[in-house]
Amino acid sequence: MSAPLTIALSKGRIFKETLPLLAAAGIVPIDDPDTSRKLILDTQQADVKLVIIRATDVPTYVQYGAADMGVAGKDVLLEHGGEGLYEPLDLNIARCRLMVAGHPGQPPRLSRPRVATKYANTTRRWFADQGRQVEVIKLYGSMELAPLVGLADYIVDVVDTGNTLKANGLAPLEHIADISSRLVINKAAMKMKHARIKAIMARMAAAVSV
Ligand code: PRT
Ligand code: MG
Repeated sequence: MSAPLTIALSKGRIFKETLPLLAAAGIVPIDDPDTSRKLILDTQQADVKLVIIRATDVPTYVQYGAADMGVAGKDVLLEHGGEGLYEPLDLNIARCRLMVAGHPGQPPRLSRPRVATKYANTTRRWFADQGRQVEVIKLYGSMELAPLVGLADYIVDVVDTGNTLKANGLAPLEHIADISSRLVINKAAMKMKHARIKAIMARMAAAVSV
């Protein structure tokens, strides 16, 4: 048996959409994260484990080598900064757009609008690059609420159908980036476990739908 290989994934849409790609690489989990309370899932290959963590924690686990590889949204990777990681493969799953949103037709405020988001770094960079002064308010969820209760003028969030914005009387205003999930690899693991990781990458790449 070779050295163990650990893959970091989040529950929900990323797990579901990554499963067929992992299966193409011969990696099939034995437990189901929706019903199991285990945080480390065994797979049909004894030396391959899946760790199930929060989506925003995936780059951190991979950066520090706690996982050899992982799957993370580009939104999460932009916010993390990508230090210590290779990002060799766009899996073309969990697609959405990172947007500035707010009340449609609202007159722009003269000085320093407030922008609520969980993407504080990305948001600061987006407005700073355009020389626009904003106050960024860090939130951890339910961003759509912020403009409704006067906490912020705008939000920065990922949008898929736009139904959540619409249901809250908000509209997408500015497109920051197209988002999909990426395979990320720890830089040291890429050297130490190169042959295995490369084989998995190639089989996943062949299964990506374009
Ligand atoms: O849920 P948790 O707090 O644990 O973490 P998370 O929200 O970061 O994880 P998860 O699984 O919800 O999202 C993981 C990744 O999926 C994100 O990092 C994105 O890259 C990607 N993704 C794709 C999305 C969406 N589509 C999406 N629609 N992430 C979140 N959403 C949200 C959206 O913000 C809105 O609140 O889903 C809601 C419905 O969207 P609409 O536009 O279809 O109404
Ligand atoms: Mg979520």
